[in-house]
Amino acid sequence: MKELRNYPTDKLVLVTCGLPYASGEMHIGHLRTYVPADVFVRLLKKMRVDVTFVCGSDTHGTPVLTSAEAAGVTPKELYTKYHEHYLETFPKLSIHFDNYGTTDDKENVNRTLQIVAELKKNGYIYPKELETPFCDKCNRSLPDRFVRGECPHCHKDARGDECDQGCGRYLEPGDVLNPRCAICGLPTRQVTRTHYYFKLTAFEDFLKEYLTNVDGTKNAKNYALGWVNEGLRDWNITRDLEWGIKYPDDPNLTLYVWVDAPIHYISSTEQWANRIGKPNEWKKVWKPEDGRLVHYIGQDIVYHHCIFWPAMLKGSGYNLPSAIVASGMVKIENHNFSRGRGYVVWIKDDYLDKGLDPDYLRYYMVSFTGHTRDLDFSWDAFADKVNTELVGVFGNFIYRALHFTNKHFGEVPEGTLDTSLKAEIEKCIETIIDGTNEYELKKVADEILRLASVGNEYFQANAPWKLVQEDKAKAGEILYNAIALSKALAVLIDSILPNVAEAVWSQLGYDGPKVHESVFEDALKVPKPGDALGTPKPVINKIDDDLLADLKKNIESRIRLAEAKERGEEPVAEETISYDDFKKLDLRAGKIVECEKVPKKDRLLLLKVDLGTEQRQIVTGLAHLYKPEELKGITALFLTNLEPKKIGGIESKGMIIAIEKADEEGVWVPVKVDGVPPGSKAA
Ligand code: B3M
Ligand code: ZN
Repeated sequence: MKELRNYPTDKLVLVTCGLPYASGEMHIGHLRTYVPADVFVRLLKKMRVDVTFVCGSDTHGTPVLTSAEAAGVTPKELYTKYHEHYLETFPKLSIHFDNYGTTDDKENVNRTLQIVAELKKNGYIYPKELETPFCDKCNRSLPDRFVRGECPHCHKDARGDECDQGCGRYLEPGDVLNPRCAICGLPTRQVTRTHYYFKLTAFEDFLKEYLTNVDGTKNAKNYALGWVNEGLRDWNITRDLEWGIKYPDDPNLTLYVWVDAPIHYISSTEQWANRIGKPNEWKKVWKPEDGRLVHYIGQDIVYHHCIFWPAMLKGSGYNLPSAIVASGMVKIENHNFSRGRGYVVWIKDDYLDKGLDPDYLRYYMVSFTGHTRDLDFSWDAFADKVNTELVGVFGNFIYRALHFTNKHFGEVPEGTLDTSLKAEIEKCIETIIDGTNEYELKKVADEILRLASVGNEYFQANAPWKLVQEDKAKAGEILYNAIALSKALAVLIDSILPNVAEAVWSQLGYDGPKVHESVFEDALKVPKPGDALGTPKPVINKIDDDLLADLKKNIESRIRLAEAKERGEEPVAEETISYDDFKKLDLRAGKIVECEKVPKKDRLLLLKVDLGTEQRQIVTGLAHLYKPEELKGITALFLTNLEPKKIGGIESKGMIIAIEKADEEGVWVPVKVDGVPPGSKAA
């Protein structure tokens, strides 16, 4: 098998992800980095590489402080809430870190103070007077996000530490022109005080060489090299702010958030090492010169990771990142991602709470476009990819192979692996290794889908449904190969779609979760004739039109609301209906006498409802919230004269009335009217 270029099996490899600010919920922009990083880690494991994967919540700096002030809570209260949100949400997306701490943890404070002391000892930190903006009305000094003004490079409106609406450049305190207070909007006054600087200019030659050789994506190193070639300035590392890690030589200052945030990559590794009972293990990657250290980041934080961070590490005697992998940004429906304008997809509310399988989103995030390009997300494109590629190609092959074999043989039939199929599996593994070496996971995903297509063509060309009548042994031979290919596909797709792989694995008759321990060689280990198979059922379900419409409506109304708000309009009240219209609604108490899941539909339940005079069949989309036994037996309110409609292919005559719980968006509770005889009419 082909080798991985930079990741030998005898070295510990550390993979990190940019730390989310613990100041808001997880959104799709985050996944642009976390999903590929998680897939990369799983791919390395499939190639027997020893990998540790760490991340953590970024808790300091003005992003957390401004949000805490807006919410009227302390920064610690705010970050604790969102830290818990991240801890809970990552595993739901099958993103599993070996350690996930916070930048406020004592290990991080200690490691930061140690590094700052070392930099100072080595002569890289010096004091200098600096003029920074102060707001008399708010009576505070205005670092970073507390100030806005004009970008000195592109003249767009920018915030204190970053030209967020223009050229994207990192800005030093005092850089923005015509500064104004971001809270009250008033112009500011300049105040002078002593700050501390890191001698970044001393690292110019080092950085030129380092960036020329570092591995990763071109967007990271080329941008950074360009900036170094333009000439660097020394970096102000202190802020006149209370929230953060106190600067040891002046307790009225705190360290700039970008000092202690990347240091959490180290302290998170230390936390992991302590937890596994090998307290020195972290040094394996952070101390020797040839450790393997890979940072997955968003393209907007290349400057910090390719310039500040390697210089800090070099200046304090730590190992340097061996690869920096930067992902392109996310667009929503072809608009720039923007929470304020409604161009956002929230992972919990808009995705997980809708009962959607996280695997589908993982697939979209790695396969929609190349890693360094901007990824456009739209629900239409999402549904299309799920329905045509995952269901139509991958799921279709697996289901046909397993269903047909089960029906005609009930076990793994006699057979041997066809040499051309074996070659296809080998080719697929080689291409996956290439994609991993290039940090290009679209190549990996596309190649696995190609192998599934090969499976469909093989099935189609050999027509086992005909053969089984004419020559059962020959049909068995074909199906043996289809089972062998399904097994290979489960191993190969596991890094991207772990839930799907698990389902395939158990339908193949193995212990489902064990697929995550498989390595790529296992894709070529053929199944044993006579072995038992599990029960076949589709492993991926279509996004149906109703669900798609619901998902689209959700985002459209959010965008419209944001637009109205921007125009200064009050949100429009719902249209009213006349009393006569209301009277047309036939609302009645109905007792749910039977309730079962609709096969192959994640969200649908089929109800039999006793309405006093008759029993009706009604389909409802509550299966992601309730088990059939939770609804069976209750009496609830139904709209009984709704025109009949086919839902999931089944005729539904009426609708259950459910209320959306205000505090938990996405949870619908049936309106219970227990104790009332079925058929009672509401008015
Ligand atoms: N907390 C998030 C960002 O700017 C920031 C990353 C820190 S990584 C050390 O995207
Ligand atoms: Zn600019």
